[in-house]
Amino acid sequence: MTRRRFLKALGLGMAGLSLSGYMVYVFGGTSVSDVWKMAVGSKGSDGFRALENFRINSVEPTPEVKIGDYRLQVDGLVANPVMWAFDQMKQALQEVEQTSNFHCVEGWGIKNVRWTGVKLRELIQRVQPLPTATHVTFYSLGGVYTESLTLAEAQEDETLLAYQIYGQDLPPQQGYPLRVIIPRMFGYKGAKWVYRIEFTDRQHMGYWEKYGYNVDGVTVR
Ligand SMILES: Nc1nc2c(c(=O)[nH]1)N[C@H]1C(S)=C(S)[C@@H](COP(=O)(O)O)O[C@H]1N2
Ligand SMILES: [Mo]
Repeated sequence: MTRRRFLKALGLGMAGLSLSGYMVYVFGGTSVSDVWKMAVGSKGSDGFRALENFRINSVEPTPEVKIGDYRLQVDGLVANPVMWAFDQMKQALQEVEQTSNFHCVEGWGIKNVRWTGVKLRELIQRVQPLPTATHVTFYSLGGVYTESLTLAEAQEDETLLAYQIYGQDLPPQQGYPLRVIIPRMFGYKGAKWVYRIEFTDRQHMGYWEKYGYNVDGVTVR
């Protein structure tokens, strides 16, 4: 199923549900977990499928990354821009672990994914955004995928730059060496293969948002 068709099907599903009392979701905005339950509600009491593996979702070929050549560039409206080698990034920021659920808007998800990485919030403290900075944009090595967050979203406790999954380096197709994780939002908000984080004074529309996904990463229309 293509994404468009899926979203259409999801829309029809919600219209159907509205007949049985779910009107509020159809018209009042739909949360991630609501959509999730509607999409796979028949699969389990909590709405999650017992999937063992991620479905790899990439609009671009997997970039080949030599870790020695990798740089993380943080720039734009900041007082202290940085350009870090991978190890410098790890030395500069405190390593954290997080276990969280992952969900794609297409209707699949994985429970209790264990990520290791650093908090984006700590990086933000390091680079010191200028008063004019309101958003951050993430750029992917593949060259086509971008995503963005408000500064507030970027500073939430659970927003990570992750480099390990289940204690192992990210597999190449899952964003090696660095990806963004925002557990409360749909997967599309988290760019894989991130190499640049730019601070801006407006929100840039991400890859899927140009096709109609909501920029808040939580509601669907
Ligand atoms: N660079 C890049 N990042 C991306 C994507 C992509 O196509 N390219 N897909 C997004 C979507 S829609 C999802 S659901 C997740 C999928 O992550 P996975 O491939 O590890 O399952 O990555 C997100 N980040
Ligand atoms: Mo997705």
